[in-house]
Parts: sequence; structure tokens; C-alpha cells
Amino acid sequence: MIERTFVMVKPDGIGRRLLGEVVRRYEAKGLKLIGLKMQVISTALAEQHYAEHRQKAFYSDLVSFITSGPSVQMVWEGPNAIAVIRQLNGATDSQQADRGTIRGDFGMTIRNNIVHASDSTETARREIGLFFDETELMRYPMPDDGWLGA
Ligand code: FUP
Repeated sequence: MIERTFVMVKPDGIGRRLLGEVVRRYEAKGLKLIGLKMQVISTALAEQHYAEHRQKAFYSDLVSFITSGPSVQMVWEGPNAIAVIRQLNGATDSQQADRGTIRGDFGMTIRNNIVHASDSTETARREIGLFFDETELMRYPMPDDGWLGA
């Protein structure tokens, strides 16, 4: 199934000049970029984004970190894009993540793990809606749309 998923390159990823590397890996895989913006996200937006973690001990540090500098928000589309991008990103804890994944190759800690991506279709819909208007998502053909089933 062709899915959309939400990705954020976090302030550590931007600060370490890894935006291009992340985008390159998703493009090389064959995924399609349909939305992109850069902002310092507000505390209110960060709290909404991470609402499921409100009760966790790491929550306030997580909100401080994600609002500490510019981050890049993106929407990517492709066959099973949600699972495919989470595979490319690797395990949440960078120190456990497999080599060859973004977090395994570049992440330093569980918090400083370079990138966020949605973990289900429901989360993807919610997160895309938090950061993008439908009019900001591009519809355009790719040469391989036909044989990918798009
Ligand atoms: P993920 O879906 O891989 O982004 O991971 P989670 O939803 O479990 O966690 C969200 C973010 O909280 C992670 F990206 C990093 C941060 N985190 C911590 O800082 N400490 C923890 O113990 C667990 C997660």
C-alpha cells in the first residue's frame, strides 16, 4: 500500500549537518518527498507532538531538546513508507541501532537520535496534520509510479 509518513530531522541532525544525508538515504531507497519545511518548533507544538510521552520521566528533556534549535519537517510517500523509513532510521536508542541505519551510523544517545518518524498509519495522519496543511503536500508524477503501484 502506498503510505505517507511524517519525518523530522531533529536539532542534533541539523546541527551536525546531516539533513542531506537523511534525505539522500530516503531518496536513494526510492521514497518520494511530498512536503518539507524548517522551523524552531514551539513548546506548545512539541507538547502536542509528544503527548503520548507526557507521563514519562524523559518528557521535559525531550521537549526542551526538540525545541532547542531548527528542525526540518517532511512528508515522504511510498510503498509501506512508514515501516520502510523506520527501518532506515534504526532503533530508537542510537547505541543499540544496527550499523547501516541512520541512528546506528550517526546517533549518539537515545535522545540525540537525529530523526523522528511516525510509527503507524494513525500516528502518521495525526503528525502530518500537526505540521502540514493538505495544500502544502505536493502531488506530482515520478517515473516509477506505475510499477510501484502508486
Ligand atoms: P521513536 O518512535 O523511535 O521515536 O521512539 P519513542 O516514541 O519511544 O520515543 C520518542 C523519543 O523520546 C525518542 F526519539 C527519544 C526520546 N526518548 C528519550 O529521550 N528517553 C527514553 O528513555 C526514551 C525515548
